[in-house]
Amino acid sequence: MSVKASGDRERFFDFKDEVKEALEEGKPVVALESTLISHGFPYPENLEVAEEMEEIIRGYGVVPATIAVIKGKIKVGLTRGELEFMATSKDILKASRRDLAVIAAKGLNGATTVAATMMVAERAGIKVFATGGIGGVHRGAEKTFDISADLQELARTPVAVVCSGAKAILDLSLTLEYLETMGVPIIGFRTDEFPAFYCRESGLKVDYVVNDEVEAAKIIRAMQDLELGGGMIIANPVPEEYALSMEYMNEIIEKAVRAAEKEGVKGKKLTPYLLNKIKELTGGKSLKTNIELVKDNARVAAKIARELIK
Ligand code: PSU
Ligand code: MN
Repeated sequence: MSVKASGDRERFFDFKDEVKEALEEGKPVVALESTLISHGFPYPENLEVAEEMEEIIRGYGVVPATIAVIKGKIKVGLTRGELEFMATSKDILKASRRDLAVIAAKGLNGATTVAATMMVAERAGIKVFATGGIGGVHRGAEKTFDISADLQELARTPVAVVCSGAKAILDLSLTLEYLETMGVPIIGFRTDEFPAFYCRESGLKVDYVVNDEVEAAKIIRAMQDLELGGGMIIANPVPEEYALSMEYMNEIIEKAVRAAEKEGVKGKKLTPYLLNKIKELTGGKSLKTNIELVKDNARVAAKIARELIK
């Protein structure tokens, strides 16, 4: 295996042949997370989306590597059967940085969050990762301290995360402040506004704008060459025709946040709870938007990955 290793890390890793070969031959690879499959979308849309993202990436001559932990093995690249397992099995834990060792040691199954996927991608030598939205600072975090481990990971792990910003279930303004403190650049992909997942706008600005994958790849290369250590966000808004309005979503999100408070939902359960509540409250309307934005992020990530190896 060409992957750099220290200690006995490799005993936990299991690379799909296609991914291993691509990495050895210096071909472009894009990482994908699995929390989105196991906890983000309902079945069967989750499986369809997972497969479509992989197909889109392949369409650009890039190899997709969906990351997950299955029976304690950290998988870099999943087979069709493994994707199906992640989409249907009921005992899949949500795996962020702090869960990885426990899940690996106990031989359990884990769907990797943005944080855990970044960690695994970096160790595998994958520079670009596509997802829907990152975790962030939750509303009311001044009391609950609920800040996603994704933000710390972005500060320390050199992987570029292509996403549609973050959902307004979070305090987006505090999330951006936190990322500034942690030294994480936020690059708008053809936008000067930080996208709010379902909505193209949030009222908040990004730090810098790039107009194409060539400019994005240049910045990623510069961050690597400077050995700055941390990651970056490439914020790609949902395609216009699928975007929902901020007014509509704000109302829905307020309701979801209040329901969570009333039921006392906390910790790692909070994000999935809010996501599910939103789906209920929008009567599935948000689902279409969600599907289209992740597909577009797969497109943009593939183009950047391909540019990066030139
Ligand atoms: N935001 C979404 N959909 C998701 C997630 C976030 O709109 O599926 C998932 C991602 O995997 C993210 C994780 O890394 O939730 C963040 O969870 P927490 O807030 O518990 O760190
Ligand atoms: Mn949290």
